[in-house]
Amino acid sequence: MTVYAQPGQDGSLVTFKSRYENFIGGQWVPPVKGNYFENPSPVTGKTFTEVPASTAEDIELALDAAHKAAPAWGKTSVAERANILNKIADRLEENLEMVAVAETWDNGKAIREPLNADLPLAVDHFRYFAGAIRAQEGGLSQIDEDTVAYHFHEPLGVVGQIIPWNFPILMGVWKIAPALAAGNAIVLKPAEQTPASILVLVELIADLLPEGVLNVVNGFGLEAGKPLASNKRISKIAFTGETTTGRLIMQYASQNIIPVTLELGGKSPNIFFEDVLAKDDAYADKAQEGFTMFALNQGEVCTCPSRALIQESIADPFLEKVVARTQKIVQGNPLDTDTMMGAQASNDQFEKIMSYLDIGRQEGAEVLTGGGKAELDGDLAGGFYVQPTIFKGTNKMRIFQEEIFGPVVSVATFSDYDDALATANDTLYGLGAGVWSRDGNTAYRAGREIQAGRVWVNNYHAYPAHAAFGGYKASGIGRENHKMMLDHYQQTKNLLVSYSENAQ
Ligand code: TXE
Repeated sequence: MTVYAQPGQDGSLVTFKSRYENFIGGQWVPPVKGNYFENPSPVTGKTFTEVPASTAEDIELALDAAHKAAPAWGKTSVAERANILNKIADRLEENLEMVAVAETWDNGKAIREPLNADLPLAVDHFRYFAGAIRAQEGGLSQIDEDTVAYHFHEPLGVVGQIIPWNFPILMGVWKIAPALAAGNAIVLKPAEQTPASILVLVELIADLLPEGVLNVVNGFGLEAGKPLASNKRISKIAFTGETTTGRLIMQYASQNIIPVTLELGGKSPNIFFEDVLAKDDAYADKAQEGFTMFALNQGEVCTCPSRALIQESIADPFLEKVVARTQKIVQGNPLDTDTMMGAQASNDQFEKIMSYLDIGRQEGAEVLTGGGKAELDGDLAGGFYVQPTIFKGTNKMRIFQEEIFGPVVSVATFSDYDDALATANDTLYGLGAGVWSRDGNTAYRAGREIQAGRVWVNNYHAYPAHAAFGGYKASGIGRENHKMMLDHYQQTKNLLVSYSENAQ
């Protein structure tokens, strides 16, 4: 067990500045209008830094810097770009514990997650795209004996990126690594709830990148996000956040006819067929663990398995086991490596989850465990902690249809395969899903028939860089991860060349 010291206390690995500026053109630049907002840590509820409340003027400065840097950056050799990405990965890996403390303090998550998942995945992401860009090849079509069509990959130029607060660093890196690999310059706006840890990362890697290639402007959605997403000087906008905001982002982009990638909400079904309990073995144990993953990252995951569908014949024994397992989830100081669930990322999110706990009860759902605020002692008392909660109800209830984005799972039962699939697909969303069965044919068929971009079969919540991730239906457009992601950050140049001196 390790308990990391809180930032601001003796022995802390990270020292936050009391005030941050925007990172523009390789410099720390105060906001043009001079306004800042306070950023509290969800661990204690107390403010630990302030960051710029940027406006359109700051976005323009960042776009100036990005446009200045983009032509040269786009012309660097892929080997050079790959080397820089690998150096960033090494730097992050060498400072992983420090950045993990920063991420936990800014977001509230239990530190074992950034230590073991978020940050190792971020490191690997840079390395993966360093390799992917070097392995990428163009194309050549032989039109006739003397005519050739060459296909080149070219960067888009300057891209805008808007990220959420649930995985501030990993969601940032999912966007930054492929965009840089493909030769683009970036203006990135972090979420207002978690503006600081990404700046700690930027401080760490700033000297590795040419000035202006990566620019970070903090601020709120309408004041800073909209001027970025609707700007004529970006060639693409990438967004992760709420589905309603995603609709706005598409509208802005449509005015400028630029491509959009959207990673939006989810209400992912996690289906347990009756054979999971056929034996009391390691597989049954793994499946139960798969159920409890609704509490991972405090449920603030777009692919949170927030609807568990359990075959009727095993519902009682399965629920008995997973309720007991859920009650063993250790909540406490997020900086303690034994803690399994930390704080929700903001007071707003905490209040939203609380309101859904009320809605679930009012709808007549049964609370099998949890159902309220988690009361913690000492300076954690002011933080935003929720008990992991299991509701039992039916798929038409709001708690089955609306994204709660907290440690809350809504359980329904099903009679047979068709019932399971109909219930699983009865949702607006289509981001993630889980299927648990010892029978390969059932698992494969269900995996293919669920309308979701990522279906985990006999596992859940794994995010390797080389597996495509993204949504069907209202969960988004485009993919993240995997080398196909490069297509979202490049355009194709076709050069149609005649090598003949004869008349056409
Ligand atoms: O999202 P928003 P919020 C879901 C989750 C959560 C809910 C609300 O259910 O409870 O959304 O979260 C920026 N133009 N997800 O309010 O508003 C904003 O500043 C340009 C799921 O935080 O979508 C932030 O940087 N930008 C999700 C980012 O968009 C705008 C992760 C996300 O904020 C903008 C987060 C505008 N008009 C929330 N308005 C997932 N899929 O993982 C806001 N922003």
